[in-house]
Amino acid sequence: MGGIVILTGAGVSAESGLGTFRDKGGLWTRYDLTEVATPEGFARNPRLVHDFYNARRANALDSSPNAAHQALAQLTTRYTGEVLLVTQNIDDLHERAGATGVVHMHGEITRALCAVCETRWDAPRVMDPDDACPSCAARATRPDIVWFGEMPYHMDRIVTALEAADLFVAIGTSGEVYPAAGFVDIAAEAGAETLEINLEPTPAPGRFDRVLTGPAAVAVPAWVETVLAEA
Ligand code: BJW
Repeated sequence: MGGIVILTGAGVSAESGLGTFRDKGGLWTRYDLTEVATPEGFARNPRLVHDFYNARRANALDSSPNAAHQALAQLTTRYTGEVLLVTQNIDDLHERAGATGVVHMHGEITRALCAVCETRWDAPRVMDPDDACPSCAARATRPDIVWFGEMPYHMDRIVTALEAADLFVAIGTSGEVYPAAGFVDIAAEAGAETLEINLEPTPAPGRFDRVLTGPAAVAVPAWVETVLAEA
């Protein structure tokens, strides 16, 4: 039984009511990402950044997993081979659907990070620039999110899994943000089959061996059913 590495993006949470970034009306068409998703933007205006993530934390906490999260959770618990579920999403909908071992490469909106001593703790629903770190008391607390120019988390573990995978599946991601956008190439180079599941094929023809199109909440449960039936 071979190993599967799954990479999810904002499209997997779209049907739970959480906005994507680059689609029409997406977050980056309404907010300047250099102001809200870079360490430099946070240094310039921490209140603006906290307001942005406080609103997104409230949306995430008030939303519920959809059928795609539930199907992927079934895969992580019932597939007899190795499954590594890597998400770029900062929401906790995979976990709330029951998935195990989820790797959050861009951080988690439910966690807080001290920019001075790097202590992490559960974020309150509303964070404030004046909050003190529970460990060193510095007033430099930020959401535990990976912004542009920062190194995504767990890269060694992800690359090791990609190099050993038999199948790599990218779900609901535009493939525009690196290093995640390069995972398909690492997996293919190491001999894995590659599959994209998206509302529409991403504009990189031929990067994936197979493409399944449709809303994640429909396409993902159908694909998981076939994988579990074959296992
Ligand atoms: C559906 C659907 C439905 C819709 N069903 N599907 C030039 C070349 C290469 C790299 C770079 C470069 N210049 C800069 C870089 C590096 C940079 C980068 O990649 N920039 C590009 C934009 C060019 N990357 C970084 O900085 C990363 N760090 C890094 O590289 O470190 C190395 C390093 C560091 C320091 C020194 C030296 C080296 C960090 C990237 C951090 C990304 N952070 C964000 C925001 C924080 C999290 C948050 O606020 O939520 O993460 S950006 C944003 O994009 C977010 C997402 O995780 C990420 C990916 O977006 P995603 O998930 O793909 O969403 P969309 O909206 O793009 O796509 C949605 C898809 O779903 C679409 O395809 C739809 O069709 C589909 N869909 N509904 C199924 N119902």
